[in-house]
Amino acid sequence: MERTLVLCKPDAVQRGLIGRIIARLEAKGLKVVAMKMLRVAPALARQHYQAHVEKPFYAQLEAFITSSPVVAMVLEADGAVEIVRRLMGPTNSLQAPPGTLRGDHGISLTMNLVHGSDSVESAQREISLFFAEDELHDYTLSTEAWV
Ligand code: IDP
Ligand code: MG
Repeated sequence: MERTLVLCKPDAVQRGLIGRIIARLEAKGLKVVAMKMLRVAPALARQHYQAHVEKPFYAQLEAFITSSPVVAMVLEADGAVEIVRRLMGPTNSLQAPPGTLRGDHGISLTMNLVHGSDSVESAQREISLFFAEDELHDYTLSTEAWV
């Protein structure tokens, strides 16, 4: 089953939007298989955002993602990566359509509330940065046959 990494970013924690984000993802039918709150250290930020380290906005991005705790989770579903990307909306919250998490709750490019892995390969890499193998839970939901 496909898995993806989701982060409720520091702005979501500070603004009290963790519950709404999780509720939306859960209601869609994604299964939570891991979850924790942590403060992202600069070294983890550089690993997680390795594709962006050389970009001009990286310093701003690192300052933001390390500024306050995040809530990290691993979600599971057939097509989990794409499902989460569609629910999040495009990177720039200002351009994200209504009905998406970013479109409904944000107006900022950097502070866009939520991270979701952009491919199955990225998801595997990112999940292993945030979670140990024994923090990922294999279990069955009684509702699975109905989703
Ligand atoms: P994504 O989160 O939609 O996958 P990425 O392009 O992977 O977007 O960028 C990672 C994060 O870096 C974004 O979510 C946003 O917080 C921040 N970011 C992206 N582009 C810019 C920019 O041009 N200026 C400032 N921050 C940016
Ligand atoms: Mg990305």
